[in-house]
Amino acid sequence: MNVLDIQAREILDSRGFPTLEVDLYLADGGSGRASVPSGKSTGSREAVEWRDKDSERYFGRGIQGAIRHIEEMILPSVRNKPFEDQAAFDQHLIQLDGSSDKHRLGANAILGCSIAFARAAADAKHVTLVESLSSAFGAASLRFPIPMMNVINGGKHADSGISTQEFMLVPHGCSDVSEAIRMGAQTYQTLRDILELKGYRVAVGDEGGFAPQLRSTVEALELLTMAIERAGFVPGTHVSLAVDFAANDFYHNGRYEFEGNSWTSSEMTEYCLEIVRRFPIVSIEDGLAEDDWEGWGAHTSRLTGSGVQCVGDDIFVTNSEIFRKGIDQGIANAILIKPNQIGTVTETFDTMHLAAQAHYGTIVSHRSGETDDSFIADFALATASGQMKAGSPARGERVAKYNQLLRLLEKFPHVPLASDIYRR
Ligand code: 2PG
Ligand code: MG
Repeated sequence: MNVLDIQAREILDSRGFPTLEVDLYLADGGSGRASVPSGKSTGSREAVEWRDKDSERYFGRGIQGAIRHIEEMILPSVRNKPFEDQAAFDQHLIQLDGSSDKHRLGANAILGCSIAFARAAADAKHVTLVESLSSAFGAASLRFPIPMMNVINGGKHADSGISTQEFMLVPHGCSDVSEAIRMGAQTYQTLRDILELKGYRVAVGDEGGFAPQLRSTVEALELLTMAIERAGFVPGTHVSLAVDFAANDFYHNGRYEFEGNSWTSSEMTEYCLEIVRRFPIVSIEDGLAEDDWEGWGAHTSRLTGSGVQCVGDDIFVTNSEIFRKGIDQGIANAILIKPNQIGTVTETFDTMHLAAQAHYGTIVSHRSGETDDSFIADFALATASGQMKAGSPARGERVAKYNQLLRLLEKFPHVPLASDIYRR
């Protein structure tokens, strides 16, 4: 496949900050567009996105430099050069950048080109993106991911005053992904009614979940369990709960400063176990901070021992080298997969292959800053990932991903919904 042209532009993401959109054209007629997401509660070892740091534009968050890197460095180096496949194209970008964290060209510049190439390659081959990605990944079969819908936002994603960043509905007691989406959306609407009845505001946070001023994480979990029941589902059987603590954000000087408490790792772990006992929680993400590797070992064995999925996000940052160390040290039993944490489609595949070998669960994930690009939906299906988190079942940039799963179900009606809920 020969690249004919690449056009890059600055667009807005769901938070009103600039992000990159890329159009890539192949000489034999295929073309593809991609836009790049961006996080707010980021791991310190994520691939580095290019930001201009020009305070005159978008408070320094402009990405004109990333566009320049594409026009002046990436395009001249790939134009009219044949690339056999995605791996060859991505390898070229990695080498051209030459740094270990992609700070030279910018991980946003690189990922935008990588995803646009994936779409253009599928187009050129006249196959769907799912078929093209799954053959590049080498998936034995396809599976629809169980949705994880973030319906109460806290932490850095909202001013709700709760330390926990994300409270997610996990609709899993059903046979297909459209039923799962319906169960999640109905529970979300029921939660809105409950919040209104109790006099809470129903304004939403960055990922479209409600951001009420609640007293605590426990109160949020009580309201969510009530919402599942009132929506007509059985908590833990039809719809369960998942939590992302994003603990980096409240870890200071070796203590977890959580909702008025100042805890050690083992006290934080005890708290996780307590809420797992009290509520239908099937998954806990980033219950400890990325630097607390010692704590993570015990945290993992205690949580997995009580049947809960223990997910590493900021600690692994989708980086296969870091993840390999984590596997060796028995840290977590599932990994969050965010293509922009590592910067290319191929490296994201590598991390997922490692997860499969080590029997870790995978959750393909959006970022808090998103666009209407629904790439992760196709990606999750193509890689047979067990779960996908894409925010609440409301707000255009979030439902773009769930709606794409519904379209894909029409194309792949016999593909089953994954059943990797660890606990049950
Ligand atoms: C997370 C993500 C996505 P952010 O912590 O898992 O929900 O948040 O994109 O802000 O890092
Ligand atoms: Mg997270």
